[in-house]
Amino acid sequence: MSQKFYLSRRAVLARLAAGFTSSLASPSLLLAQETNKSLAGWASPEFKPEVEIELLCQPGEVQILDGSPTRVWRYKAKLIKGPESALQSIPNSYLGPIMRFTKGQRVRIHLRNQLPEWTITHWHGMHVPMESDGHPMYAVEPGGVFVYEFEVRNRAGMNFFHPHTHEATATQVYRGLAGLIFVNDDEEKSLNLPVGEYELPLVIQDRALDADNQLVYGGGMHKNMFGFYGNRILVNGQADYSADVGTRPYRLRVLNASNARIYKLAWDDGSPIVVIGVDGGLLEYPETKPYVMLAPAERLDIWADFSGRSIGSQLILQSSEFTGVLPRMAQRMLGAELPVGSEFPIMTFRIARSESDGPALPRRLTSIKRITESQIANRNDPVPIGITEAPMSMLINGRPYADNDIQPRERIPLGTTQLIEIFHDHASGRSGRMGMMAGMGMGPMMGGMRGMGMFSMAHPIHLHGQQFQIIKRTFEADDEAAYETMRDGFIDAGWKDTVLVTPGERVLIAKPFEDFKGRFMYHCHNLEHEDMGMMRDFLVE
Ligand SMILES: [Cu+2]
Repeated sequence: MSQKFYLSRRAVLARLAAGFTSSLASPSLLLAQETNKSLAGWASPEFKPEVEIELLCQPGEVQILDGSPTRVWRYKAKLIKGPESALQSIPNSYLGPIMRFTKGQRVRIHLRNQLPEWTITHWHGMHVPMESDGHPMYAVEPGGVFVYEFEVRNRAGMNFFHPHTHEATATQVYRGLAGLIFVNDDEEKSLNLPVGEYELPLVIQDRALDADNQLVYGGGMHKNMFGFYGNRILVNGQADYSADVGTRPYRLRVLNASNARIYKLAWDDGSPIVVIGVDGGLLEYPETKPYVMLAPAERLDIWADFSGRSIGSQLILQSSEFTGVLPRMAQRMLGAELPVGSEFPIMTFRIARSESDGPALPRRLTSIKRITESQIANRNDPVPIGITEAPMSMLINGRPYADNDIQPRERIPLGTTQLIEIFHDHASGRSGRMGMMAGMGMGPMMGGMRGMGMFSMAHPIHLHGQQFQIIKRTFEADDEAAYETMRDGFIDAGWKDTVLVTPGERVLIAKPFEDFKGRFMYHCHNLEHEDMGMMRDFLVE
């Protein structure tokens, strides 16, 4: 399916604008050319940005392993306006710059596509207007420009940006296109949490590199059914990652930016993990866990206190053993290198020096108003997100992604809070053997097959726009023993934008749809699934 399928009038105009302006050298000239504020992709003369950034998507090379440099695609940024602290690059990494915004700031970003294919960037976790959300209908051609404008409405938290190009999100992210966005606010500042060198961003990804150090992707439909899995773990774009730390508390800001891999984070010495925040920022109270599950696109804010450890010792952040996120037969198909759910190190902390001036862990971090039943518009009739798995197709409510294919249950009145139920929809598989069996009235048998763990798998479901609260997670019937290897690792408090739904689970969430009308996507953040069509639009109206 070609990108042109998604051309809306607005996008055509946005691209005409891009084609026209991309020959201009200076962004200020670009601004001077703008006349129509209502068009997405144009800078609006009334919008007065406090931070203005030029963000380039371009091919490049980085040294990941000894020997040949690795060819990647990467974001590079230039600050046009705003404080120097708004942009910070990660040295020796293909990852994009870290953007640091303050709540309430007005931000304009000029995305310049210097790739050989179409692209568009999404600000994952940020609550922005549709025209600035990076919907695939706004993808720009090579040489094109797209201008985003938004006010930072999020509370303090760590979000990230990555391509959201129709059917090319997985490959573009895999080649290296991703970066972090920090939002800070006064409430967070008043807590005196570790900052500067004591606050470590950690972006976890898996990759496969060939003998010449070049990225390898794919391996056929069978592999992509379950997502792409690499055999090497990178942190911040680097192999065998380590950090020298002092004997005091640190704040680890962790993002799983892998295409498909799910991690079970734990300390190798069995110490509990102390979590102070998730996708949408700080939790009300710290949570102490034996381990934490981290699915693609999820974030964790971890309090890591190295006080009392001896100089010269080390602590490894690892992924521990678990089962139950993939069908049993899948593991054989995926091969033996770094199997999903096996134990492996992610990175090493070396205790390098004595430091005793660290802050104490606050007992209470923030206050979070729980969404109550009376605030929910549809409390007895949740909006369904049915995960539809069938051989060679990954769908939602039995439908693949299609432009302007809004179904009645996907129309959401602006200003409401909706109850949404995410579940494994075993009846809607429409293609292949499973679908045929459903058509022949053999649904119960399919249920049985799934019950044996033959087909069902875990999906990290992400909803664009405002973040949500998890109301209830129930495990119905599947592989109980497998579930036990994960069950203590879910954090359902706080504000979330991505939730892992494992086989046999049903998750109820409450999500506000405020401020902006338009189309906002919801999809699986296993990027191969997203590109296969496990994505839909809500129309907020
Ligand atoms: Cu999925």
